[in-house]
Amino acid sequence: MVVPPPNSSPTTNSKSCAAAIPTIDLSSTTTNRQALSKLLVEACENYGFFKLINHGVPQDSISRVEEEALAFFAMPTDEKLDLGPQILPPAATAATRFGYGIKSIGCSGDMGEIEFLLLSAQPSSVSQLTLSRSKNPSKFSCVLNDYIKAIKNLACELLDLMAEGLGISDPSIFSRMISDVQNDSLFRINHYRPLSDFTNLTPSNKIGFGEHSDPQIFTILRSNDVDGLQISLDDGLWVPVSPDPTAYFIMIGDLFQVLTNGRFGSLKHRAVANTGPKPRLSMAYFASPSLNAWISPLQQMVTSNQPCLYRPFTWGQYKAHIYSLTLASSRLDSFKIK
Ligand code: GA4
Repeated sequence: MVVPPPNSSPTTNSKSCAAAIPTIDLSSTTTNRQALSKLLVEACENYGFFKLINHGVPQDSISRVEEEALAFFAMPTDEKLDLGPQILPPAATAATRFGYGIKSIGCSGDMGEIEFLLLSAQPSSVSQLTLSRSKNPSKFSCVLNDYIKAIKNLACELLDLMAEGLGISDPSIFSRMISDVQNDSLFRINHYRPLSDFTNLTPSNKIGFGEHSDPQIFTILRSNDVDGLQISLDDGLWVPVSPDPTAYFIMIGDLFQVLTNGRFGSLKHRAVANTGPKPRLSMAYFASPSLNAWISPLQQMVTSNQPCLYRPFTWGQYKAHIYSLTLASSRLDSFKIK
C-alpha cells in the first residue's frame, strides 16, 4: 500500500501502477538495434521513464555496493557525519555538497526523511573522499568504482541507441558528453527508514525525497525490493512504481529535455516512506556533461513546427541556478525563449 503524503497534489493513483510503465529488454534477440532504439525513444517521449531489464550489469557488482552501503549506513550517526557534507573543487563553484548527508537536501532548506552518500562519479574522487573514514575504505571505493564503470558503459550504450532512434546524424553526441574526462556525473546512495521506525508520525516524515526532476541528462536508478518511488505522468497523478532489484529505472532529466528541444520531457518523481519493516536503499547514477559544456537544443530537433524552445547555457551555469532554488522549482523556465 502506498501512503499518500499529506498536502500532496496531485493525488496518488495506486491503481494505474506498473502496467503503464514501458519495460525494455536490452538483450532481446527478437528485437534488432533499430527497433530497440525506436522503443527507447517512444518510452522517453511518452513517459520520460522506463524500466530496463537484462541490462548486463553484473549482479555481483550490484550486490557488493548494496552490502557496503548497508554496512556504511549501519554505522553510528556521528561517525557518518564525519564524512560530510564536503565541498570539493571543481564542483565547489556549483555547490554540490559531497559526502554523507542526513535530512537536509540541497542548499535551499529542503528536508526529507533520508540519509545519503553523494559522490562525484570520477574514480579519483570516489577513492579520495568517499570513504576515507568508513570501516573498510579501500574495499568500498573499489566496489563503487567497479560499479560506476559498468553503469557508465550502460549509460553510453543507452545514449547511443537513443540518438540513433532520434535520427541524429552523430549518434555518439550524447555519450561523448558523459565520457568527457571532466564529466560531472554523480553517484548517490539513498537510505530511507520505514515508517514503522518512527514513534512520532508527522506529515513530514512520510516524505523521503520530495517532488523534483533530475537536472542532468538522465538518471539510472536501482533499488532493493522496497517500494517508495512514485512518478508523475501527464495526467497529474502520482503513480507508485513497483520495485524490481533486478532492473533499472531510467528517468529523463532536464538537460535531455533541452537537447531534444522538448521531445523528451524530464520526469517528476519523489520517494515516499514505505510501511513495511525494511529500509529502502536506492542507488542513482546521474549522467552529466562537464561544467563548461554548452547545452542547447540540437539543430536536428529544431523544425518549423517545433521552433527552438531554450537559449544556450553551460551545465555549470545551470547547476549554479538549480542550487539557488528549492527542490520542486520549475528550473528550466528561466532558460525558455519567450
Ligand atoms: C536532484 C538529483 C540529484 O540527487 C542531485 C540533487 C541535488 C542535491 O541533493 O544536492 C538537488 C536536486 C538534485 C535538484 C535541485 C537542487 C539540487 C537539491 C536541490 C534542491 C544531487 C542533483 O544534481 O540535483
